[in-house]
Amino acid sequence: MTDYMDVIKNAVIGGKHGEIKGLVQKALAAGFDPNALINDGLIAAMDVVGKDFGTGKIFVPEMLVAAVTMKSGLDILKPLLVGDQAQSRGTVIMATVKGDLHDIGKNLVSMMLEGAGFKTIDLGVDLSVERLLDKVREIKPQVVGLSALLTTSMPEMRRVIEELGAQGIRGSIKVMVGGAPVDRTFAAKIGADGYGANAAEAVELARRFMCQ
Ligand code: B12
Repeated sequence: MTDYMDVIKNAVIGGKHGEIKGLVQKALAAGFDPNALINDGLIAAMDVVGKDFGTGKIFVPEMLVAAVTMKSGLDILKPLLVGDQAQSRGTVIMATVKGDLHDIGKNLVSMMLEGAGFKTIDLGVDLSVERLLDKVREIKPQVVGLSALLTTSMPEMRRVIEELGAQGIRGSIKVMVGGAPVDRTFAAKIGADGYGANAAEAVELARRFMCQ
């Protein structure tokens, strides 16, 4: 049997944009689990891409093609993850903070939250504190999830939390943070309610917040 997991991983690493959808479809037809294809195929590939970029083996154009390839693969898998939302567990706003355009991880978290039954409103990338606060006032979510992939954009997370406090709405909202450079210590330091290392942990956090 073809090991589609390896084939898919290599296709993302190699930026085989035109082939990825067909490969994912074949893997599904061969019985591969959509979650495993995301975690052990698409995400694992982006880890390799990140390391190769870090060591100077590849450059931004290659990284971008890999990211686009990953997104195409996700497009096929996303509908398979989204479960029954008839009964929403609560509302979560997701966003990548200002100055940061990375959205693959945030999109994954949003998808998994939707799949777990949360009404998830994704506000996109490069989101200013002001716009986020406007949306929080309008939508009144129980949870705000913030993503940052750049060390330079991480301070924006603190700003969001401070501003929620300044506006007097911090007490009614749980804030969770994540993204590759973020960790538990940073989350605690800026006063976030939780940190998630991956999409599954984000769902766990959101579930826990709803019970509090
Ligand atoms: C793909 C990518 C890009 C793509 C982004 C495409 C897109 N649409 O997102 C492109 C090519 C555009 C890009 C651009 C840049 N990038 Co870039 N990029 C990456 C790369 C290779 C992968 C990121 C990724 O998608 N990972 C896969 C996802 C699934 O993982 P994730 O984002 O970490 O998300 C998971 C968890 O963190 C968590 N999570 C994420 N968000 C949240 C939120 C919450 C609430 C929770 C609970 C959990 C959670 O769950 C997710 C799922 O498991 C990383 C390297 C890496 N391995 O991280 C570099 C990286 C992040 N980029 C980097 C850099 C430097 C840049 C650029 C500045 C390059 C340049 N010179 O132009 C620009 C910046 C543009 C900008 N202003 O944002 C550096 C950052 C270094 C630093 N210390 O800040 C990295 C680390 C590469 C490196 N090794 O140097 N990049």
